[in-house]
Amino acid sequence: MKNLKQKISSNFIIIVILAVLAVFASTMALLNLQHAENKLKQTSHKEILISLNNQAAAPITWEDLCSIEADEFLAVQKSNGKPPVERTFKGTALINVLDLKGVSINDSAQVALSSIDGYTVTFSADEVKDKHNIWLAWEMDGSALDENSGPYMVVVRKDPFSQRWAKQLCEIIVK
Ligand SMILES: Nc1nc2c(c(=O)[nH]1)N[C@H]1C(S)=C(S)[C@@H](COP(=O)(O)O)O[C@H]1N2
Ligand SMILES: [Mo]
Repeated sequence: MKNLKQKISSNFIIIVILAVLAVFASTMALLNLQHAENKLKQTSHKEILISLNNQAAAPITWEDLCSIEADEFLAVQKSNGKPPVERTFKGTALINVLDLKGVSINDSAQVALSSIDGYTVTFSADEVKDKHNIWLAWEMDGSALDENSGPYMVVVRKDPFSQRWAKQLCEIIVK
């Protein structure tokens, strides 16, 4: 009789633990989903978030980019499993956009660029300040970037393998 009681109470404890875990896991999943949705919203509104030393700064809006004098530039794109192709992009040097938003980059700063899929690339202050290297682009070969790489893509002209290009850029983190 005592044995049976013990068995029932230990089963009960296991069930409670499993229930708590299930609630925890589904809460985390929900939070994750919300985070992804927020990120997605940001891109459909064509805004790029900026965080400066862990504090949010005013995001870059499409209107901001329209107010900048855009340039065309050539860069060699290397997609996975394909030969390199020279492309014409429309955009501006990333530092021009940061200047416009009043974001100053310390010489010791690290700049992380984060994309919707979580892909993140980092650059030194020197790299970001090089107007011949790191660009923010919104058009390729005369048309708006498609959903696979746009609306905004960071093009790193001096990167021979396109590995540090950031497709679908959604956030700039300066530390
Ligand atoms: N957001 C995002 N950008 C990215 C990547 C990625 O997985 N996600 N891959 C990088 C790599 S490794 C390469 S080679 C180039 C080109 O990718 P593609 O082969 O998909 O054109 O994009 C770069 N930018
Ligand atoms: Mo790659």
